[in-house]
Amino acid sequence: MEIKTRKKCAICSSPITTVLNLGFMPLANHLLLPSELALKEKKYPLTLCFCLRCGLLQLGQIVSPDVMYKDYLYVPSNSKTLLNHFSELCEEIVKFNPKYKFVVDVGSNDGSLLKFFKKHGFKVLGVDPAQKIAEAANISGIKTLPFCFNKLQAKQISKKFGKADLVTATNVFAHIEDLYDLYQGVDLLLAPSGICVFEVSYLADMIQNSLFDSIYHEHLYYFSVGSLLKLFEKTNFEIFNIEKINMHGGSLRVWLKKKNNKKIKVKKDLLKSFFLDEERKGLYQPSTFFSFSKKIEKLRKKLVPLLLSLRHKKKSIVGFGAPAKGNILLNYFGIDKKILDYIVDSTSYKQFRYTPGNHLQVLPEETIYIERPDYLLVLAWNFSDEIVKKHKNFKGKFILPMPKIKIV
Ligand code: JHZ
Repeated sequence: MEIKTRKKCAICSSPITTVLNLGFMPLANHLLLPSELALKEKKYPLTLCFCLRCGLLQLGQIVSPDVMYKDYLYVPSNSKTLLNHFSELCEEIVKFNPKYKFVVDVGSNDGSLLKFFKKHGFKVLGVDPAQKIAEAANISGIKTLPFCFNKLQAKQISKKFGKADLVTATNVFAHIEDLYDLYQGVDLLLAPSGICVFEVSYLADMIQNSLFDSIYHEHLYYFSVGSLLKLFEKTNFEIFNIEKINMHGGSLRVWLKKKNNKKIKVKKDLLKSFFLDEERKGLYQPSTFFSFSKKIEKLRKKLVPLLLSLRHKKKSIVGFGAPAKGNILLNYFGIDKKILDYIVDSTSYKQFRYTPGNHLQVLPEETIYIERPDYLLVLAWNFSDEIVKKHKNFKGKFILPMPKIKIV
């Protein structure tokens, strides 16, 4: 089955309430080949549901991972910011325990994070269902298994490769449907003293800054610390530390240990302060998410007229970056070929394909120096500092749509 409807909460099985409906959307990372343009494009419903009991915000629909990840085109290695971030994450973990030797990275993509651990002398293993990308990682020397991570795979990995000291996962734990199977798998794979460090987008930032473009079919869950604490109650893990990080418009770095490992101290006061702050921000109230849709409308009413008025003045506008989030912004706001001429992106897998829904062509980044558009709408706005710095010789202007509309 390509898509199924979620009927109950993924953490506590309680009934869930729809709080936001983005209509039918194409898969945000499915850039089309020229040969696919004439075919009828698949679109799937995209709704957000809230659980009153445990506060988990979750998608109302689940598209099969086979459909989403087999021909996956996203790689993190095109961003210096992200690579620096991975280097810093690796250093922080090595500092926490210099004795760790074997790391498994779930959703390892092209091995960008594992390369840093390898430099530190770790035995490294990646797991990622994106077959072409896993193959490229293997060729580059990062052993990668081309699977979705689950309990069964974890059992086989630990049998074949031994117990891991460390499991890492950056921007992937919100993509896995069965959360209990996932953490049972991590439990099986980790040595008793081992830890798991994962990063996920943070719900508080998404709400505060109206970052609705991170809502797409890959992201099944939008975690608050409160919902994570509920989730881990029913697992063998507990959170011992949490950091707020800037990545992707605001994320959490969560550190887990096994409950019976008493050697690592839990930062209880810190967890409590996150919880109280989230309560103050209304993250456990459905009304917060009902008013979220008004904030999205406000943004549309500012951004679309701005772009249209530039077009009326005969200015050319090009999209910068073809991230998944950009495709949600363009489709939901109806920004199409009448507004943008094309898109540029440095990812070779994405170039000469077409964006889902509005079919804008994706061209290499250098095109902006040949065609010289007047404006660049930065769809990869989470890397705007890097992009503006890299293209300081570009003569046009940059429009940053998020977290606040800005022209630089
Ligand atoms: P970027 C991905 O989302 C997918 P996306 C995933 N589902 C997830 O959870 C989030 O990350 C967190 C391009 N670019 O990272 C490269 C340039 O062309 O914001 C990328 O295509 N030139 C796993 O897709 C895109 O922008 C540049 O100089 O929303 C950025 O995509 C830079 C810096 C980037 O993720």
